[in-house]
Amino acid sequence: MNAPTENTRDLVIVGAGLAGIYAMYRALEKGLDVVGVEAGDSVGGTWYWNRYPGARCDVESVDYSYSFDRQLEKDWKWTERFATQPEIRSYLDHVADRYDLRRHFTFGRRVTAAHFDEQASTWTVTLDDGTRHRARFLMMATGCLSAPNRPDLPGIDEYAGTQLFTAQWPDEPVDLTGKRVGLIGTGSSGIQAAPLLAEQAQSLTVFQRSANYTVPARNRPLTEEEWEKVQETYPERRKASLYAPAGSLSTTHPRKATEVDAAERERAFEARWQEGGVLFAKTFPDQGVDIVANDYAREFAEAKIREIVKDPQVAEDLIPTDHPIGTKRIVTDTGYYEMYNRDNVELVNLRKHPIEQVTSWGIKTDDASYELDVIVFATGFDALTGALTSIDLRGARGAVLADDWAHGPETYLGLGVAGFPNLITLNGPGSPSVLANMSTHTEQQVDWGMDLIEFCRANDIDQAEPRKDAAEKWTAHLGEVAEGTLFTRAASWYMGANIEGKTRTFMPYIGGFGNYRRICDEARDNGFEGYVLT
Ligand code: N01
Repeated sequence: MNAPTENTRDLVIVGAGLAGIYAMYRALEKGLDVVGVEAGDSVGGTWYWNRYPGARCDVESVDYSYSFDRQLEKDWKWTERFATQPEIRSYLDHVADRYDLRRHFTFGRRVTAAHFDEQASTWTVTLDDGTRHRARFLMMATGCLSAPNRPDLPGIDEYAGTQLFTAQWPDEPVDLTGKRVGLIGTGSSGIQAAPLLAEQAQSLTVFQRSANYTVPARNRPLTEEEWEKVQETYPERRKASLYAPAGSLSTTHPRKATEVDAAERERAFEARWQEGGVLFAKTFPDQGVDIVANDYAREFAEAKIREIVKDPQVAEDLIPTDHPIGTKRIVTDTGYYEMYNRDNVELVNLRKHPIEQVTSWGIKTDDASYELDVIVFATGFDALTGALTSIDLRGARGAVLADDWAHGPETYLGLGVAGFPNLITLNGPGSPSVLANMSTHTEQQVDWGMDLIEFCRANDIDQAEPRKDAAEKWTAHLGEVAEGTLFTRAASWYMGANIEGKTRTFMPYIGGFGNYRRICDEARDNGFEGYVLT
C-alpha cells in the first residue's frame, strides 16, 4: 500500500443522515481516521430537512431504527406505530450523542467537488468554504431523496406571498391561521401535509397534476403490551428482516389474486386497508407483476375513494388514471380523502386546467385565478442520482460522474462505480434502497463498504474499482428484473420521469432486498468479486 501523506485520512463520509451516522459509528469502531461533512446544521438527513406538518415514516418505527446495538433498542422507546419526523429526528440526535459522533462531522458545509488522484490513490474532497480533505476512501451517504425539485413555473419569481418547500420546511413553527394556502404536489409529502394544512389555514387549494393512490396509515400509539412483545421478539424480528424482500417483516396472501374468488379478494384487500400502511400494495403476491391482479387492487382502492369523497367529481379527479397501483410509491395518509369533504378545501385538476402563470398574488390556471398568501411546494426530488451528480465528482482516467450517468446511472451493486476507485455510494441507484426498509438497508450497505475498506487495508490494496463489465452486467440485470414487473409502466421518480430531461430508466434494484444481500455477501466472500484491486 502506498504510504498516505501525513494529512491523508482513511475516509471522508459525506452526509449525516441515517447512513452517515451509522457509517461514522462503524468507522470509529474500526479505528479509522475519518471526517464527516454535512450540509445541514445537525444530524438527521431526510429527518432534519423534511419538517413539514404531518411528516411521518411509512415503515413501522420498531423496524425503522438501527439494529446494531441491542442496548440502544432497549433504551429508545418508540411511542407510535409510525414515528413522526420530530421523533425520528430526536432518535438520530440521541444516537449521534450517545456514541459521541457529532464532533467528527463538519456541519453547515456542502461538498462541492471530489477528485480522485490516481498517483496517490486518494480522494480530495472540497467544501463550499474552500476547505479540503484528503482521504483514501470516500463514502457518499448523500441520500436518495435529498436534492429537492423546484419547478420552474412561469412567473414564480413575481410571487409576493410566502413560498414554503416541504423538503426544506422552516425549523421554527409556521402559523397558517387565516391564510389562503395553495399546495402544489400530491406525492407522499403533499398528501401527508395537506390535512394538517387544511386544519390550520383559512383555505387550502390543492393543485394536482397527477393523482396518486393513498392508503390510510392507521397510525396509533404503541401500547405497553406491544412494546414488551417487541422487546421480547426483537432479535428474531431483526434476524428475519436481514433477508426479507423489503428489509422488514411482511407477508402476502398465500395465493395469487388471480387464483382466488372475488369474495376472498375483497376480504383480503379490506383486511389490509383496515390494517393500514404501504403493505396494501403487497396484499397478493402477483399485484406488482400481473396487470389483472393489479386491476383488482386498483378497483378496490378506487371504490374506497368514491365511498369517502362526497363530491363525485372530486372523487373522479382523485382517481389516478396513469399508473398501476403501487408502481409509484404508494402513499400512506391520515385523513387525506376525508379532507376533501371540508368546506375550506378545493381540488384543482391541473390535467384539465394547467397552471398558466404564477402572479404576484397567486396562481392562474387556464380557467381560473386563485389568490394565495402562501404556496407550499411538495414537488419531489431529483431522486437517487441528483445528490451525487450535483457534486463535481471526478474519478480515474478523466471520468466525470455527471457525464457518465447522463444516460442513466451505471453502478456495480449500487455500491461502486467503474472509473471511481475507492468510492462507496451508500444506498445508491442500483441498490434496492427506496424499495426497502432504509434502516436495514443502510446497515447492510455500510457494513459491506466497511468490509471493503478493511479488506483493502489488510491486503495492501491501494485502489478498489468496480470492473466496467461487472457494472454493465449488474445494470443490465436490474433493468431486466424491472421489466418483469409493472413498475416500468409508471412515469415515476423511480424511473427519473419527474425531472425534465432526465433519462428514463428504472434506477433501484427491484429483485428484493434478501436476494440483493445474498449477491453482495457472495461478492464480498469471493474477495470482492467484480472489483479490480490494485
Ligand atoms: O415527491 P413526489 P414527494 N407542477 O415526487 C408534483 C418519500 N416520502 O416528496 O406526479 C405541478 O412523489 C408531482 O406531480 P407529477 C416517498 O418514497 C415518504 O411527495 O410529476 N405539480 C407530484 O404530485 C415518496 O415517494 C414519506 O405529475 C408538480 C409531486 O409534485 C418520495 O419521498 C413522506 C410539478 C411530487 O411528488 C417523494 O415524495 C414523504 C409542477 N411543475 C416522502 N412538479 C413517507 O410517508 C412536480 N409536481 C415515509
